[in-house]
Amino acid sequence: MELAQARKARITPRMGGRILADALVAQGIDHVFEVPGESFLDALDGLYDVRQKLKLVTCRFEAGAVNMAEAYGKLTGRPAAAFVTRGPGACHGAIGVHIAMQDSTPLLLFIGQIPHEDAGRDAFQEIDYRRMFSSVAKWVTQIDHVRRIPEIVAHAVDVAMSGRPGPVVIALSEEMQRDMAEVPDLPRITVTPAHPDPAALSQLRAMLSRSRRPVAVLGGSCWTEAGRTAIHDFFRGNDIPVAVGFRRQALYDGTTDNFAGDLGVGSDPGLIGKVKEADLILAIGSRLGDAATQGYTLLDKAGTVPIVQVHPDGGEIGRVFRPALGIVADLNCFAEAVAAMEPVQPNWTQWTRELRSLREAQRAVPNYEGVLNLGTVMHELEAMLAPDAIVTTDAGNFAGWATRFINFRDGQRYIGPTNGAMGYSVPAAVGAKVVFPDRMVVSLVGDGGFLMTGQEIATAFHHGVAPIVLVFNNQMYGTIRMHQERTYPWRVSGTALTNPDFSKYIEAFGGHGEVVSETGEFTPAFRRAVESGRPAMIELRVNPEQITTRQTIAQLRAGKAPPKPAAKPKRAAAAKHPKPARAGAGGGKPRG
Ligand SMILES: Cc1ncc(C[n+]2csc(CCOP(=O)(O)OP(=O)(O)O)c2C)c(N)n1
Ligand SMILES: [Mg+2]
Repeated sequence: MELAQARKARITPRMGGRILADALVAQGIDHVFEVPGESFLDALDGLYDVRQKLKLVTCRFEAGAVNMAEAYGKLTGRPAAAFVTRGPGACHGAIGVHIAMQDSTPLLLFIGQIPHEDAGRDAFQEIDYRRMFSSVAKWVTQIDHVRRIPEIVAHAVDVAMSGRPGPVVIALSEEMQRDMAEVPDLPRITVTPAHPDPAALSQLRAMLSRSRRPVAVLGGSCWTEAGRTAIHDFFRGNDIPVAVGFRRQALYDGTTDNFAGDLGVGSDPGLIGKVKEADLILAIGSRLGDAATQGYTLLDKAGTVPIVQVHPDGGEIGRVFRPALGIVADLNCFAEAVAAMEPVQPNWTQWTRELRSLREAQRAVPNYEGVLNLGTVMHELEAMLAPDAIVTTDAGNFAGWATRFINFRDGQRYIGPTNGAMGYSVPAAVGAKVVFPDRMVVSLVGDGGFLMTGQEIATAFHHGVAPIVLVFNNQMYGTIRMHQERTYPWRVSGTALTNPDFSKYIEAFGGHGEVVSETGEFTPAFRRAVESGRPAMIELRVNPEQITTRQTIAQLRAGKAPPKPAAKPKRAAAAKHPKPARAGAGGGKPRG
C-alpha cells in the first residue's frame, strides 16, 4: 500500500535528467564515476538532486572513471555507473568496457549523445555507439524517448547482472535529457538465481568418486562471501586441489592445504604439468579461457579427460573444451548445493598433497641477484596486509611477484584485469578506497602502467581517501621486453622507459613518497606509508635484469649470439622473420 502510494506520488512531471537519476537510485545504483561533458549536463543536474543517495565520484580521465566503476562491480557483484561524454570521452572509456566484458563484470556506461537533428552528419563528436561497442559490450542501446528511461535503465541492470555478467552501454540523446514526462520509477526485481539440477549433482558426485586425480579450476565473477565460504567447504571437505584462474587469486584462501596456485600468465610449470595429468577437471565458474588454459593448450579438447563445467551462462559451457557434464547454475547457489552434499571418500589425498607441495615450493624465495629481493618483499607485504585488504593489480610482468609469493586469505580481495589492460590498477584502487574507505587498499603497478592512469591519484585526494601504490620500477615495458628477448634477442626496440622521480610525483599532490632500493627498507617504508594516512607511493627500484620471477634477461639470451653491429640485412634474409616464441616460463603464446 505504502509503495503504491509512494509510486503514485512520484508521478509528477520530471525532466529526463532527473528521471534518469531517480531510475538509477530505484535500481540500487549507489556510485557514479564520471568525467563531465556538456553532452550530459541535464543528467549531471539530475544527479545533484539525488546526491544523498548516490555518490558522485569525479575523475580525471574516462579510462580511470570506467575502471573505477569496473572495480566496484568486481568487488560488490553489482554494477556502478560511469558517465562519460560523447566521442572522445567514449573512446577513452572504452577500455573499461572491454575489461568488464572479458572479466564478466556488471557495469553501466552512460554516454551523452549529440542532438538528434544532427545525427548522421558526422557532427561534432558524433559516434554511433551501437556500432562502436557492438563487439565489446553485452548490450548497447540509446535512450531517445524520455518516457522509456525507467524501463531501459531497469533492463540494463538486469542484463548487466544476469547469466554471464557484463557491461551495458547506454547513449543518452541530448534533448531527451531535457524533455519532461510523467512516468513512474520502476522497482528493482528479484530473480531467483539458477539452482543446479540435483541429478547433475549426483552425476558430479559419481564422477568424483571414480576419480584418482581431480583438479578444480576456480574462476568467474560475482561470488558472494557466503558462496566463497561454501565452495571452500566443498573443496576442503573433499580435499580437492584447487587452482584459481587468471587474476582470480583471492577467490580461494591460499593458506589452505589444498590450494595449488594460479593458472594464468607466468604460472608454475609444475602446476601446469599436474593439471595435464589430472583425470577429472572441475571448472567452477571458469570459462576455461585463453590465459587460464595456457593458450587453449592445457586441456584435452577431445574430452578424454572428463571436464565438469559450471557456469551461470549455458552459452559459455563447452565453448572450446567440451565437458562431460555441463551445469548451468548461479555459482553461489552451486557452491551451497555442493557444500551440503555428502563428501566423497577421497582417493587422491596424496595427489592433493603433491600439488600443495608444488605451490609451497613456488612460494619459497630463491636467492635472486641484487639487493632488492621482490619475493621477500611480497612475503613481508603479505604479513602487513589487513585481514580485509583489497589489492589491485595492473597488467605486466611485475604482477607475477604477487601471484607467486602472496597467499591471499579469506576476507582479502585481489582484483586485476583478466583482459590484460594496463592502466587498471591505480584507478581500481582509488575506486575501491572511495567505496570502502575503512579497508586497506594497495595498488600494484609497473612503471609503464603507472604513467598510463596514475594521475587518477588526484581523484583520491579530491575524495579524501588514501590508497597505497607500489610502483615496480624496472625502467621498461618489461613484459614486452621479455617477449622481445625471446623472439628477437639482443634487439631492444621500443621497450625502454624514462621515468620521473615517483616519490616527488606523489609529494606534489600532497601525498607520502618512499623509495625502496633494498629488501630491508620495504617493511618500514610500508608502515610509514600506512601511518601517513595520506595517499602514498612506494617506488620499488627493481633489478631490470630479473625480467620475471623465474628468468633473467641473460637466461633468455643464453645461447643466442648478439647481432653483428653494422651488418645490413639482405633482402632475402629480411623476409625471414622468426616466429614468435610460444613457450617459456608458464608456456603459452605471448600475451601483453
Ligand atoms: C593498455 C595496454 N597497452 C599495452 C599493453 C601491452 N603490454 C602488456 S604488458 C606491457 C608492459 C608493462 O610494463 P610495466 O607496467 O612497466 O610492467 P612490467 O612488465 O615492466 O613489469 C605492455 C606494454 C597492454 N597490455 N595494455
Ligand atoms: Mg616496467
